[in-house]
Amino acid sequence: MSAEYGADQIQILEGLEAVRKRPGMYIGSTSSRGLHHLVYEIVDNSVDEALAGYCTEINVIINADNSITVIDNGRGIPVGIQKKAGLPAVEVVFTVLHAGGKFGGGGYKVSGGLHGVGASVVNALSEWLEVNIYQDGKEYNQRYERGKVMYPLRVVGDCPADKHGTRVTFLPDKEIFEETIYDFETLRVRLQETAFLTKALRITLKDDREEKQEKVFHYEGGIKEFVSYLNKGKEPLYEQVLYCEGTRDNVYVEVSMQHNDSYTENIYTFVNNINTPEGGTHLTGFKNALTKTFNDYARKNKLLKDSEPSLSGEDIREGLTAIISVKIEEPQFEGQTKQKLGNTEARIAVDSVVSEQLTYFLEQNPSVAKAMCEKSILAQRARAAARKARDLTRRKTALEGMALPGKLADCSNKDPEKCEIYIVEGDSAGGSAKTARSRDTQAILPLRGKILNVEKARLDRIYGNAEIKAMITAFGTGVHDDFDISKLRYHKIIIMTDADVDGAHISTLLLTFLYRFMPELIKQGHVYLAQPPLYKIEKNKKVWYAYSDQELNSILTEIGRDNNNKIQRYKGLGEMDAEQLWETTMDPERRILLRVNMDEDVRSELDLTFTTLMGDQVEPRREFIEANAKYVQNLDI
Ligand code: TTJ
Repeated sequence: MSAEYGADQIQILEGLEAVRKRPGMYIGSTSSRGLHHLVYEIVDNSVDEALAGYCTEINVIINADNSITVIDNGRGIPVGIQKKAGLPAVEVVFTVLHAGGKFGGGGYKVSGGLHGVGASVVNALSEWLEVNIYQDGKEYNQRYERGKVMYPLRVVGDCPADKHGTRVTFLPDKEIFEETIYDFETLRVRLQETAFLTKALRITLKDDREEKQEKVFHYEGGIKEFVSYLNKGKEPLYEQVLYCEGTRDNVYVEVSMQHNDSYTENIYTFVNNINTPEGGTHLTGFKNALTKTFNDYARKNKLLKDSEPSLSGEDIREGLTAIISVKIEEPQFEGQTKQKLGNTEARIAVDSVVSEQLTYFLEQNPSVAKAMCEKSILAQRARAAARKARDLTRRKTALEGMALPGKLADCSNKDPEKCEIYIVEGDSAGGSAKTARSRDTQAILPLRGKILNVEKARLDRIYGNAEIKAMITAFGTGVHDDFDISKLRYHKIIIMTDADVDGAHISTLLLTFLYRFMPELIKQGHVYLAQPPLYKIEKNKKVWYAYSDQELNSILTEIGRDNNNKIQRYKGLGEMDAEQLWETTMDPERRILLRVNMDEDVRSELDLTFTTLMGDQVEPRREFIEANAKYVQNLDI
């Protein structure tokens, strides 16, 4: 290091030391998530260079030792002395906290934005980091270890005069991170998303470890291709993907959209390439423009008669996949998690660009406009029917007191805290359960046939479904806006299905319904899974029950494996008689219940992160809920 070890250098070292002491403050966590965050921090700098118009290619390599290399063909980090620090600018970038994005000024920046903390944080948390810069026919290099400069920036050789760019390689510090192995898929999702959002930027991700692989992401169409990608595997309602683009008041706006034949709305919003899962002004501007423009068009062209009511925003957005991406110089983030855009000018800009270009598009493409309109009118009718069905269940519970479903065998106790309801698959198991139960506190609701997948059905069908109606009435809470947990009639809702694949599937469908329509029940811990045994073992008039193959083995080991065991495998609840069902699965003294719970993290992932780039969305989401149903604790025994 240099001889003059001045106050500035001491400050720099203290700064990076602070990062090493409290890494969580800078990168959120030191888990796998934080580990991957390091890569985004570095890559974002190259993306900024691309947004500025000077970089067309970014290569990311996971090296054999789990170090990461990022290479871009931008202008290269400046190597000249920065006056204020008296050091080469590149050294400032890697050693001074919050120096990222300070150069050049202006422009839309990804780095140093919402999540961006700068390259110096990555440097501080790396065992070592090396930077190489190609500029004006020379290759420069500097190395750092745990944030400390190993030698001054130096020229290591010549390079072709027209070569320019930056290369950074770093090895995350094992003293800091609990996990230091990179996951290809995690990086893939993020980098692919970045490529979609940055038209014409080519991003390569290469894995140089044991299982070598390489992916290239390059989308000339940008977010237009993003929408096509998201609608893959679904049936688009029309061929075209709408695309609007424009700048207003220094806000650059891009929107792309296409309807598919499903009933769910999938709108993803971004500010400076950063996902804003809570939306904000850009989303509001889009919704306003879409609703108004579309209704205006439909009225003017008599797709909607004067006597008919206007289409609501929700009706128009049914089955819509859309990307809203704005670039703005000084984004303001609001809300509890600072993930919601607050700038008013973004609302005005998106509204204006979309209104203008959508009006033009609809006029140019009357057949598309017609298809959209027909779908919206169907959505409107379905919504009206659903409202009616819902009002009906609500009125029934309110006016007729207890218009409980006929299939329900209710308990006699009226104290909800003491009461439980078993949701049982199939009539025969329902019958056994009714005989077996303790009438005072245990109610039985048998469900027949297939349970509706609420992710795949329209609201009117959901509310019209007999099994769903029965559950809503039995629980007493109402749904959605009407939901009132104080009206819950049973504090334990116990799902009891066969211990096989079909049973697991039915449990999942039931959990999906509860999660989507009465999430509070899960959040507040009222939902449980019963655990019926898989085997009954009898020997010398003594009986054991095993709830897993493992348990069966250990019982057999204990009592001896001989021909005198009569082992019975239960294929379903129906094979147990009432007494067996009681002893093994329903008796509060002996049963095992699993409580279904979802922690904050999992919930927000379900709602937000899990949504893009995961391929077809229903299946993985279902698996996800299923996996998390296993996030459960043994409660009562
Ligand atoms: C800034 O403005 C003057 C010209 O160079 C601009 C710049 O710094 N460009 C730039 C930085 N391109 N690439 C980077 C970069 C690349 C990596 C991999 C890591 C970091 C910290 C910066």
